[in-house]
Amino acid sequence: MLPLHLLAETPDDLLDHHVDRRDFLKICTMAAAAVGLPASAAAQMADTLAHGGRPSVIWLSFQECTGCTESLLRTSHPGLAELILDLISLDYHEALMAPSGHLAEEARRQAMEKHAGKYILVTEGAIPTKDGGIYCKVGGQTAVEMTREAAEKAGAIIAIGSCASWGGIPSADPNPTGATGTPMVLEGKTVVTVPGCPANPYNFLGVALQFATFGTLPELDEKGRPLFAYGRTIHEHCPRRAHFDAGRFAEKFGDEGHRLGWCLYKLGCKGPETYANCSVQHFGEVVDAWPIGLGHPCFGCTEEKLAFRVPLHQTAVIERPTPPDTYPPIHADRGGVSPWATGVGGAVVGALAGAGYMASRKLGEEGSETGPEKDEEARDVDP
Ligand code: FSX
Ligand code: SF4
Repeated sequence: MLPLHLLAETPDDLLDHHVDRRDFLKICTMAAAAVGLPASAAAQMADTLAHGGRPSVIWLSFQECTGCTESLLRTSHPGLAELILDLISLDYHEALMAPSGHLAEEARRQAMEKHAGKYILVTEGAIPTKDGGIYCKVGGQTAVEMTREAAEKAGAIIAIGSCASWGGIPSADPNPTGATGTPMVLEGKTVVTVPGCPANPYNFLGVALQFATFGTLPELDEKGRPLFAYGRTIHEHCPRRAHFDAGRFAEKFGDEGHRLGWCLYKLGCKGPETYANCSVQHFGEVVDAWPIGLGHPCFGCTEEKLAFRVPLHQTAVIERPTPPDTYPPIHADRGGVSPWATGVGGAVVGALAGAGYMASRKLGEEGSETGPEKDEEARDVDP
């Protein structure tokens, strides 16, 4: 990693000294593809960065484990080093920058002045609010003060990780420091939240690159989460979903169902209630490097109502059930008229949806008593 003050001042310097134009365009193409921007965005991104300069990023760290930064360091398409050198100008990041103490704080103030109205403010970690916010101070300023000061002249604000998004681990009961998220101390401002413990780096890169290139932010949900990454639940696109629908569940860690890769619902998987894209955007470009891929239930780290609040192995609420006994038969009886062909089946599905919900709750309660082969029985309840 180069010290920040040795980084090129403009992308033209950068092109002269670090990468050639072909490589630069290649990095932009990979970055655009990783976050679902259209192919045309890559050329536009390269052009924008080559002519308008890289966006200045001021990254503040508070109550956190630095896992979100670590996760970002493990990306390779584009890697953080390339991102820093070619796409953004990281002007302040305590863990990564060369200067420290007064010099570091001076660099932050200079960047805020020089790039007023244009820089991206990134916050990592929860913000303590109890007792005047004294439980987290940097250079004599509280986290609340630093955040509000930096937010005033920011072009965009991104809260990375669950801690910055809504409080995360530091806000778990009994929350002795009054830890909360960035949006809560910046009421009235648009804060893009990228929850996850740690956050998936591509979800962050997607937002940062879209802002750098187009000056816009992605469409957000009511919690400030980008819909391109948090628009669907884990359960909706889980590779184990077929096992859930067929009633095949792991009952205990290491049992036959677990070894066969069956659904982890009965072990407390919160996938049905958790909005995130972990199942399609694995961590560190390692295939199956995400909790369910490694055989552990999703614990709902992107959801304020779940992570660090609901017990790890408590079963989740099923919002959109798919009862396994409503599939049309593969081999229809000869000569008969299938209700599915006449449309009657649709009404049956509707009636059974409620039954499926009740059954799934019952599954949670009775899960430990039933083997995977008895799951049909567990679901067989009156509407
Ligand atoms: Fe929080 Fe980031 Fe969890 Fe850690 O730093 S979201 S504790 S993995 O990683 O802030
Ligand atoms: Fe996947 Fe969990 Fe849903 Fe099972 S309950 S299909 S493991 S998300």
